[in-house]
Amino acid sequence: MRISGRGACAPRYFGSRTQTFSDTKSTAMKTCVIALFTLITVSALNAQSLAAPDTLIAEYFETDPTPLMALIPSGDDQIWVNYDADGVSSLCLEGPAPAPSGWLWDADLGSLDPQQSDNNAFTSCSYLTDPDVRNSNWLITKPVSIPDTSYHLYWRSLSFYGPGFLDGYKVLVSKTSNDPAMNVFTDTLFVAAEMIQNSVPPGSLNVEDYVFSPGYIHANGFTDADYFFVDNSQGPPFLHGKFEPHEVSLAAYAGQTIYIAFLHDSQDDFILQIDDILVSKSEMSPATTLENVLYFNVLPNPVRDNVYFSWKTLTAENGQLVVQDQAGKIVARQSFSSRQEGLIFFETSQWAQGVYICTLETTTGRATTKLIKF
Ligand SMILES: [Ca+2]
Ligand SMILES: [Ca+2]
Ligand SMILES: [Ca+2]
Repeated sequence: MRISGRGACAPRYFGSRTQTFSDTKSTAMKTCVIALFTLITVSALNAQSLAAPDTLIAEYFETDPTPLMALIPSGDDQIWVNYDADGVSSLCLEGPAPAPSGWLWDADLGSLDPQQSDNNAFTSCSYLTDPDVRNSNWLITKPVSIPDTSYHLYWRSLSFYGPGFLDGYKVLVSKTSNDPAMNVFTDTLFVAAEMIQNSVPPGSLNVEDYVFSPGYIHANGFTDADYFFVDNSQGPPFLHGKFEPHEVSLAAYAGQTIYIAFLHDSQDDFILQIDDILVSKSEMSPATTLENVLYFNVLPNPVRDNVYFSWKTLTAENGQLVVQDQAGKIVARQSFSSRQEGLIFFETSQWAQGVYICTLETTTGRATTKLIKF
């Protein structure tokens, strides 16, 4: 359950990185950190059966996981690791507490006022005291054994700033040790681009005015308005990132035990957040699937706090995803345009327990599936 009364906590301050000519750090944005709790690593929804569990890792960062994480990887830790390999102090945090230079727990910063957010996420800063140092913050899962080819990794991420000072990161896999110093994270599942050259003059909102490292640019190159907004609250406008879902198949690791790392390796940018890390079975849905829809998945299912929907159609389609309770009342809806593959995330913690009907509607096809909320 969520803790309320965030306003009662001691405030922390994020210094904001403004995109002005002088690149001065201006207005402080207040956010607040609640006290700490335990790592939520839900596993084994059906551990008592002989079948492999559908969900192997589910980390929503709703309580502070850092007390239960190792700070230095030993090579074969059975717990998560929060490893600050660069060790350089960061400038994103101001205030009474020393600024952690590794990953830290904070409110969802993907809104104008994070104090209004009821979500929390794992947070990392690449705006370091030495701009010549590349940040190297590793978030590494506990070892996870992948039973078969139907398992996928899901997560969400945001870069606070865009397109200027866009934060990038990598999702990597090791099949042996969890110690990055052993050069074992050799498989790359996903690369998010970072800004490597500012616009001239700085502060442009046009993605084409920047140079980025190779990789995916947040919000599909800032074309998908679901995952950013124009923020005028801190002086010059910038494109403020909101959490965007991502998915990759883990089929290549069927039958193997792996460590998955989220490496925040941006240089001289600002804040990256990661949330809702899920390793779960994602089979072709036995849903009612018609015409153009190739698959329509919901997971985890049953669901408690958060759910991902993923689908694929034969051709790019406009459409919407609608979730209704058994009385027909719509509890969630999101539309999309010109997509052949989609991934949508909903927070479900406020939904009543029960069965929900989820419908993917496109101009040429429609699919439905059931979701159980517990
Ligand atoms: Ca969260
Ligand atoms: Ca660091
Ligand atoms: Ca950079």
